[in-house]
Amino acid sequence: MSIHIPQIPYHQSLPDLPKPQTLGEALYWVSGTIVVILMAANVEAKIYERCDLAKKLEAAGLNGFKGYTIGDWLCMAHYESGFDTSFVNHNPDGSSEYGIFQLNSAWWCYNGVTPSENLCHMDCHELLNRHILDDIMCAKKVVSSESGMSAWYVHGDGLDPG
Ligand SMILES: [Ca+2]
Repeated sequence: MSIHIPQIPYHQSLPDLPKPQTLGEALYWVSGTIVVILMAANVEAKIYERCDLAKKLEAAGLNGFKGYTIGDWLCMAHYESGFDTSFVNHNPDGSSEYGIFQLNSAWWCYNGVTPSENLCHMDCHELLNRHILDDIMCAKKVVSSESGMSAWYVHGDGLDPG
């Protein structure tokens, strides 16, 4: 007498994961994945403490660079981003500004959307993480232009008194 072993139908033996069946479901799945990636990228952002940032700027050789002190750089970065590397500002002209120094996508980096000179040869999204050496290198190019640090204030009302 043989023993009957119940066979599990093949389709039931697979893990019960939702699989995209239609284009709409596939797009939904992809968009969810992109959101997760963006959230992961955001985890790498950082709001710098004043002294922590000052040390980084000093180490990168900004003290005295083109005549500006670390205090000048701190003042500018605080005015632009509040020391938050994840900060993005969208301008009325369609360009956007990225990171702790709010570098503009029309000139300094490429964001995949705005036509850009991309003078720093970088992806704008690299300006949103906690690693600011590349941001500093790009900011050195900005401040080396004719207008110096005032390049950051031409669209604004001047320095934030706070
Ligand atoms: Ca960076």
